[in-house]
Amino acid sequence: MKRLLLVALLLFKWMTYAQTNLIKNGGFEAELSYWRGNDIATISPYDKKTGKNGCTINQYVGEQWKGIDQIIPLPKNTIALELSGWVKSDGVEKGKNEWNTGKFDIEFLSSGEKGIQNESIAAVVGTTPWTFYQKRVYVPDGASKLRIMLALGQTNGTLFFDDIKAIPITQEQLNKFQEEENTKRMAAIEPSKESKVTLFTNGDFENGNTAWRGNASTSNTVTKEGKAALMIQSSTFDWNGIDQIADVPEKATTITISGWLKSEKIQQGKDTWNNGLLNVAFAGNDNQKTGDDQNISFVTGTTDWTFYTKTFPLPSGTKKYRIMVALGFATGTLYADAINVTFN
Ligand SMILES: [Ca+2]
Ligand SMILES: [Ca+2]
Repeated sequence: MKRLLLVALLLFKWMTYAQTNLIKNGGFEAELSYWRGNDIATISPYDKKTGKNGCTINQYVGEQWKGIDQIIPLPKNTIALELSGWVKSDGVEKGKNEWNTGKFDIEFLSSGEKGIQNESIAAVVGTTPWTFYQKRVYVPDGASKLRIMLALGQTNGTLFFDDIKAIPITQEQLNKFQEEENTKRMAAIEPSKESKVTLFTNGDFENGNTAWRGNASTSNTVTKEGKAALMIQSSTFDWNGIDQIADVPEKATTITISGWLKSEKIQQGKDTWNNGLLNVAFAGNDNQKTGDDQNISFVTGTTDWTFYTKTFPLPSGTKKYRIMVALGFATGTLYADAINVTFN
């Protein structure tokens, strides 16, 4: 439940940044205006998710490719898109090819409308109720247009679509999102009572998620030491991470953070920090940042267990530190184990 709430909050936060839907008539309230192939689909006032209308595509025999599409220019500085929509299906047959499904696809195009990259937002078979699909996709180099496709991919059945959206996201928005997320988490630290010092614990993940905040699980099969290691997996370019806040001992002048990281097929986002990462942040008694976040390591691709360590001078006024392990707007799997913090 907690986890669901966090996801909901993050989504809500996300949606407040960008509202512009690039797709024209994505809710089909203007029937099939702006969509190409409008002799293929029909408009129904009964099978809809919102408003007055929804879109229906069906065929009973023939297994033809049946679809409608729309090509839209991407606004400048769009680095990612949040694609979403409601899809329902009735008796969609699964053929022998991967594309023989009900489809909500996108294709990035060059300015001359040459195909650059395809992505599937939803692939549905059988009979399914109205379901909300959502995916964040990075804009590949050279793309200046986007094609939205809603189709029966050479298969029979009936598909229903409504509220199709493509929301552009800029690097600035992505950075701002992360910064606000950091600030919010820092602010959530409870003021520590003078006599009580919070120590960094469970860096070896032998006690599961104890002492860590956030959305992650542990692996009992892939470990560096002991019986468990942290495992963070993501198939979307979201922020997926955990963190832990502890007190800096009095008179400490430097902090050394070390740990073992392992990566599996981590695909970097647009920036170098859009990766598997081990970071530290510093704050004073008032929870205000006392210095820049520091990185112990970024990992990408597939790497075996590797030991990373770094020592940083503690910024003046630092009373607390926050250790973060995350897949920051990257996809793949990150493992971490035996994270340790020492002071001098
Ligand atoms: Ca509608
Ligand atoms: Ca362990």
